[in-house]
Amino acid sequence: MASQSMESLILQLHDISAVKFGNFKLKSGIFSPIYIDLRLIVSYPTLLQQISQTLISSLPSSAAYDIVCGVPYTALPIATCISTATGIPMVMRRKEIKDYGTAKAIEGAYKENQICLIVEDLVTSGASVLETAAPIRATGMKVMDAVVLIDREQGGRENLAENGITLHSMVKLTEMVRILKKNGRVSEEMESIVFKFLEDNRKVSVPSAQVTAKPERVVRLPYSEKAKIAKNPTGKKMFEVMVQKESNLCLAADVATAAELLAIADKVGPEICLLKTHVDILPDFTPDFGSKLRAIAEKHNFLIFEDRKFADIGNTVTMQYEGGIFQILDWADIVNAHIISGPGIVDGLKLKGLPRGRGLLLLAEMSSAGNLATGEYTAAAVKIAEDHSDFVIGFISVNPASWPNNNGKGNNPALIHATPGVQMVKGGDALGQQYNTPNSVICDRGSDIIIVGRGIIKAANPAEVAREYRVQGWNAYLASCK
Ligand code: 5BU
Repeated sequence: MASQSMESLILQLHDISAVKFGNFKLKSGIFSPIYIDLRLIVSYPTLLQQISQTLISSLPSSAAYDIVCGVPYTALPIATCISTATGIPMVMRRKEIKDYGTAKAIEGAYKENQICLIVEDLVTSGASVLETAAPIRATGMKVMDAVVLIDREQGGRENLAENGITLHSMVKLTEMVRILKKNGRVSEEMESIVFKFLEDNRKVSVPSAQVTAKPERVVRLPYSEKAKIAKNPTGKKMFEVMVQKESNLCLAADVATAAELLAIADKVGPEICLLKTHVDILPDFTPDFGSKLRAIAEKHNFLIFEDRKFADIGNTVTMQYEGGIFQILDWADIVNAHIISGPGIVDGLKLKGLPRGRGLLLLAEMSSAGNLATGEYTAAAVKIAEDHSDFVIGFISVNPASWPNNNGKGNNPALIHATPGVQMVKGGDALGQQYNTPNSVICDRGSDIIIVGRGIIKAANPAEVAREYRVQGWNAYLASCK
């Protein structure tokens, strides 16, 4: 039951229109019957103070902390109030850092192993709390708890728990709507519309396809051993680079222009073992793109993978691989192919690629909902890979741990598994993409390489977030070797 003081806070939030009902278009494009804008509370100092006090008193005594940090920007003033009221110091996270490596992501005085409490206004999937937890943890501080004003109950609690953070909330959104209804602020009809909306969106945030039983943990051969048994020079080099850089992170550089791609490759380069391109989306592509990207790849020691997804007959793909405007063969260490057209596609690509020492990944599985690369199709990809083990270096796969062993052929350790559909929190996008976490991809699903696109390129500081993905991917790998 909500206490009277909390009930009064909720009514005040409604009074100042920080919570509104109607029909609102959200950033994601969907329409919502409820809109919450807690930025407004900075203009009501008494309310801000009361909220901060209630937040702190909603924490159980088990949640110990030495420092507080608000998720920028809305929770910054709340964290400041908590700090001044309790005398517990605060640190600040910078959202925009211009020069990677020089500017500090966390401002303030702190020591290694201090415990930092994260303060947030509203939690949906938990992604913004994780974005703040990452640079805090990178300083050596610990993050165990987060406290939030409103929990939208859309998977945030579970996602944070998976990342070792316990979420405490002042109020859950459904509870808040009930209080507003009880006090005559919302009609019964609007209450049910909001509940239905929340229920529908709960389903969107964690696709049912991802709520499968956990497969058994896979014990793997170390990358250094795989490098020794890989037959193809690019496959071997891939594993060697991973060991040298302690990275199993591939950046999917799906940015708007070639200029942006080269810039992000240079910034994120130190963190990645592989950079994946879709060269046909670049409006400013010029013939020197390949040599420029290769120079950056050499500087930072990563390989280049053009996600071309060849799918035609052997003869046609030889021309697509080598010719046209893009001349992929000249600059991409790795390309990939569907096997829908049969093994002739591999023969065709091999004709051009093998003399240059290039490697091929076969699409054995895909990350998008409802895709048809399953069962016998996946098994056919495994068979083709075995028959062309000089050129095929591995697979695009999603859950290789679940493949039938097939006398060892199902999980030939010399072959690489690279998995797209990776973000810090489970979920999906509006067009069928499905995301799993780095830990689940490497540890539970038995993959070798995590492929991350929007999780990095849409972040305020891609290099910093890439570092966090690299660390998570690498730690998951180390854990899976044990
Ligand atoms: P995202 O922003 O992390 O969702 O990007 C994923 C990238 O991986 C993107 O470039 C896709 O084209 C690519 N991808 C994928 O998402 N799923 C697949 O099954 C294959 C490629 Br194959």
